[in-house]
Amino acid sequence: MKTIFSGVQPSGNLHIGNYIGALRQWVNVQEGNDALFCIVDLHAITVPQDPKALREKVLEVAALYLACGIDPKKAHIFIQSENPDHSYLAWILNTITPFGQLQRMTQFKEKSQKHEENLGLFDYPVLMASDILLYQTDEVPVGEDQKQHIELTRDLAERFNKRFGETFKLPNPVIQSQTARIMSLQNPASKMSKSDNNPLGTINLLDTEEQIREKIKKAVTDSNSKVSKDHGSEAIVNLLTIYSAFKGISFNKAQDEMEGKAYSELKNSITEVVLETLLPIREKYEEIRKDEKALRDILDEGREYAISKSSKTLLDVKQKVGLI
Ligand code: AQP
Repeated sequence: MKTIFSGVQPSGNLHIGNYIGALRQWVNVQEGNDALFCIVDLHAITVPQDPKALREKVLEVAALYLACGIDPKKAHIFIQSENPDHSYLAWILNTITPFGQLQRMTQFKEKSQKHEENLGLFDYPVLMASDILLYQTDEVPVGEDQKQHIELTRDLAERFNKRFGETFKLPNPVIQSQTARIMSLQNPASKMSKSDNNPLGTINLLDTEEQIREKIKKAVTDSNSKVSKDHGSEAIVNLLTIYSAFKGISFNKAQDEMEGKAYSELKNSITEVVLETLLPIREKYEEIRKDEKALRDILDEGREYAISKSSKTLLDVKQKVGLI
């Protein structure tokens, strides 16, 4: 049995990039594994959040995990800030993290251009390493943008093990190569992101049917009018990727199916497959979100389970470092 750990920040509206890159993969691996899925609110506050909205978003994300198919009988869902071991281990890992390595992190470079720089944003990957290492994680299912952070996690684990003796398991990223990075519908050069200023660029999991139709209709294409393997612009590749992901077929198969079809036809087909998946998720979400007590019970169970695992690792770490 493998230990699987992953998380999403409650930093905005979850979108189909989060779904394809992360959540959908989680549903597939929860069976037969020891799976922990976290709502990483401590990560979310590395950029300014409205406190009231953040609290609501945490519950929204938890309910979305369930609506997307995470089964609390198979997996454990918990809120990062409810397990203090995460920030404790992060502090210890900080003391073995080279400054220069954090300076090279692409996400920090990108986010510090969009938001005011702060130490939390700089230190984000160390907290992420702590999230993963606390559970002796084997696999981390994520989108491609997180690969660099998992490489850092492995480096820190190795460095700690070397200095203090075998303590952490080295985790592996699990990235679905063909759908690893869903791009913005308005700017296919940048990844679909919760913090995109243009609402037309992202399809959110809780968008209405009307919004989804409009966003796909207005998605940018290129100066051609038909799908052709001879001219694969970023925009069309992205649309075909979304189509293939929702249809559950390979990119090549999607390309064969759409070859020679007008862009409008491609968009109609995407709309169909996206709605087929997202509308039932939205319906389930509304049902789940109504019962806050049941949701809270799931999160309480998740927290207790998470702490029962992480406390063992942290105790070992404290002893090795000389804090006990
Ligand atoms: N566009 C994407 N394509 C594929 N996977 C993606 N992920 C995010 N965007 C895409 C994956 O979703 C998981 C959760 O991401 P996160 O909440 O940790 O934050 P992020 O990667 O920073 O996502 P956003 O949407 O861009 O959020 P903001 O705008 O708040 O920074 C991860 O596994 C990620 O790979």
